[in-house]
Amino acid sequence: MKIKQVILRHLKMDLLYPFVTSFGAEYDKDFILVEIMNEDGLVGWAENVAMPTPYYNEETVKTNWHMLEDFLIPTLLNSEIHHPDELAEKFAHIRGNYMAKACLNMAVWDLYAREQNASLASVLGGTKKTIDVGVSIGIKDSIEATLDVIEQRRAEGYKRFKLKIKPGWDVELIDKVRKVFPEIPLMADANSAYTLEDMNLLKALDDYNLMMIEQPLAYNDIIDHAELQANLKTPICLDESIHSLEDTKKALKLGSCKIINVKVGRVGGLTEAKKIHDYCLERNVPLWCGGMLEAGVGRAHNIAMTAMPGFTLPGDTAGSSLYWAEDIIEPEVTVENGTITVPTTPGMGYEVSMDKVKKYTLYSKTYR
Ligand code: OSB
Ligand code: MG
Repeated sequence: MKIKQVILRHLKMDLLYPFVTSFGAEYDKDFILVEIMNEDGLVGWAENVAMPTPYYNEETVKTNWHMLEDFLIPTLLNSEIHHPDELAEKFAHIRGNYMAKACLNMAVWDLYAREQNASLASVLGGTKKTIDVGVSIGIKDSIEATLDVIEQRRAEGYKRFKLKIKPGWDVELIDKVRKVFPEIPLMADANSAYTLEDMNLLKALDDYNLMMIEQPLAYNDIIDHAELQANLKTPICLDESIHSLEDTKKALKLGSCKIINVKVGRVGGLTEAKKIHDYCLERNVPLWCGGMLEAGVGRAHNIAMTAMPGFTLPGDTAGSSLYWAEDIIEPEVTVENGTITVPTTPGMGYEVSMDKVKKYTLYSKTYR
């Protein structure tokens, strides 16, 4: 294929409920939607997961637009591509900027699958017909409010409950949740809110049979995490620290974690995500698909990726209705008994609703 046109759209959609983490509160979703077109007029879609602020990682919507416009799109346009993996090679000389690279990689994968009239899941080597999903629950005003949300999500069938924690919202929260729900699959995500100084506090979490603690220490660390893991029974899962297969190998070798969270955006695309998947599957390292509060297009890519057999733990890809009054894809993502059915139609398997895309677009630009 040759990519003849790229359209970047800046969308803004209200979140139904604010999402609060140790690094801040999100009230809406500001993001770049990518549409690419090949020489035959066939299109591929992807969502860029950079946030407006550099608090989860260093990338932002603006830095991503800059990287896309000034470096990545010029490299992509008109170059001959036989397989999406070739794009990773073409971008290899550009340092970092994983989220910016990822959205073009994902759009090319979607288009590649459509060219073959095959589902993205099947082209990636996905074998599952349904995927198991959990839910990520932000920091609430009270523990009572958190218990209410867990009860609601449990009734909806979600298979794993992730609670955001931060200093002052940690051991007491987990203790009370465990008293009310002694058996639920429960985990905590700190988004880098602690340091090794908090060793005793983090060790106290060992008493609650958590599936894992996600990214307790610095976003760019694997050394201190290794020391912490040596002192914990609970597995550590790394999110922010993992950008590549190389990072995955090093973190596992050092003992910095026992579980990996893959976010397609954070690792530069589906090509690298698949490499991490293959490595973890071969070594029985538990793996799951993280989320970035994606709208429908990003959600569709996550579902296709999670269809690969190595995604052994429920991910964060919840149903559209937990985030949006209306999603930008049709049908919306629905969850039944804690599972999502993997679509079998060509590409990412959901239709982009152009009416809704137009409604939420602030600005767009076409590159050819
Ligand atoms: O750390 O996994 C995270 C959302 C934004 C940024 C980082 C994270 C998250 C979530 C939400 O936990 C996952 C989701 O529901 O999409
Ligand atoms: Mg996380």
